[in-house]
Amino acid sequence: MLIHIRRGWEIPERQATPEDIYVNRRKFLQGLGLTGMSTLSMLAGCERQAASQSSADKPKLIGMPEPSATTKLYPAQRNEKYPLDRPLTDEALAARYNNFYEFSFNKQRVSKLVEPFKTRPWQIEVTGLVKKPRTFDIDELVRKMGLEERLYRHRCVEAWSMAVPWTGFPVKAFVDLVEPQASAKFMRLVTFNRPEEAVGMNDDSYPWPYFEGLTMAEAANELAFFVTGIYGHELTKQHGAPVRLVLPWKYGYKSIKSIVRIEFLDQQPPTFWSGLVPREYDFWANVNPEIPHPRWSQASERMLGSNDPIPTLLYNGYAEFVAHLYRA
Ligand SMILES: Nc1nc2c(c(=O)[nH]1)N[C@H]1C(S)=C(S)[C@@H](COP(=O)(O)O)O[C@H]1N2
Ligand SMILES: [Mo]
Repeated sequence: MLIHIRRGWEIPERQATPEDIYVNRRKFLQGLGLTGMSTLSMLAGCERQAASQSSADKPKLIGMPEPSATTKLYPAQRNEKYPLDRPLTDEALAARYNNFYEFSFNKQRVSKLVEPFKTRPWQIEVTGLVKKPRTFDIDELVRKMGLEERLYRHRCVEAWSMAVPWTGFPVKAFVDLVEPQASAKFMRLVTFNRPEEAVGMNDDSYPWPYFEGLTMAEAANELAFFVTGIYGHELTKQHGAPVRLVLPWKYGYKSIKSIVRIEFLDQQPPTFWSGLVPREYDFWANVNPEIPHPRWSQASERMLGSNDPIPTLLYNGYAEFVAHLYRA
């Protein structure tokens, strides 16, 4: 039998997987006929393999999308306004430890399951309270917006974190382009819905497709970033190709991946997680070390690849940019 030696940043599964999933994943695996010893040793096997990789035998990059009309825009020039207080996470580690429940609830399997996912052609529909409702082709949108690179911290609600070079364009620039009506107070974003390409979406105990929301004031904040690239190349599939949101002062679940629709609304929309477990994953999700998750502390975090807990910062260290948004 394989024995899994847990790394510091691999917190116990019951804790690391969001509410319900532990139970529902069992159900899902049962559906596939995959429960029992064989599955357990299979999963343990994957984890052991990932944990044994050192940077010396760096594995080849997986999950790269097919080349597109905008591939040659990478790497983009870095915007130096957002310095990091910690080293960048190793690319191979970030590429193999993903939350993307459309594919798997096991973070170390996501990058292996994204192969069938087609990220071109890709369109984004813009609807609701907007002066010019329309549909963009992603490459057309990227050319219109232009690209820059930013180094951001990322803090998952499960208390692991990373620091990543993202490439993309400010959400504000996109909002200015599509011109919401004055009555628009919220943005709602929706992920693709193709269970034939994303095996996890066949689990019907979740309200697929994934959806998220933010206020227009948050969308206009300079940190809010639409991301189409990572580590100087196009976004890999497991990180949410071809376009995702990144809100570095909020827990990672707000940073919705593989977006196909953006709606402008006058009411606060429910979100995927706030609908499932409102007590644990609320609409706001601002990183705050003083407010524990109902099942664990949020006071510290572990960077991918490290065993050392480091203190979690209010708004994930971005208070100077966003604190004014939340003053009562
Ligand atoms: N569509 C979609 N977006 C998603 C998720 C998801 O499961 N589906 N997981 C979220 C969570 S919980 C986190 S922590 C980040 C993880 O991003 P990464 O895999 O690129 O590190 O994506 C977020 N965006
Ligand atoms: Mo997360």
